[in-house]
Amino acid sequence: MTLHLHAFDTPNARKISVALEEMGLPYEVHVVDITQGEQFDPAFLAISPNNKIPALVDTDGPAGAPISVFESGAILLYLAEKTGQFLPKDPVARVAVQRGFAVPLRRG
Ligand SMILES: N[C@@H](CCC(=O)N[C@@H](CS)C(=O)NCC(=O)O)C(=O)O
Repeated sequence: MTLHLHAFDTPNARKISVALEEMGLPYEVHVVDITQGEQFDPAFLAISPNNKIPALVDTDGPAGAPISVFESGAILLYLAEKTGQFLPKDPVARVAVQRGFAVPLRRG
């Protein structure tokens, strides 16, 4: 397994699991219980320095080197570029998708 999703049950984290499922990518979930302060664990901070989930580690990143990605929009963009899915080549359509990637979600 090369993709490791560090997440808790929140809308921003769900965005990433939905994308991974829609892209047909296998991944492993690592629960970071933000109600128990696990986002401040030094091992997690090395992945996500802003102490927020979701974060993604791809052990097969660019040029085969591991990479950590945090911020849900950046993760969606990374996965779209990695797979070539959901990111149109047409610049106008591409902007519309990128704008969608940047929309933050909050618990209602
Ligand atoms: N802009 C960030 C927001 C992520 C975010 O707010 N994560 C919250 C849970 S949804 C979190 O980890 N909070 C823990 C903390 O701030 O200590 C994104 O889209 O990934």
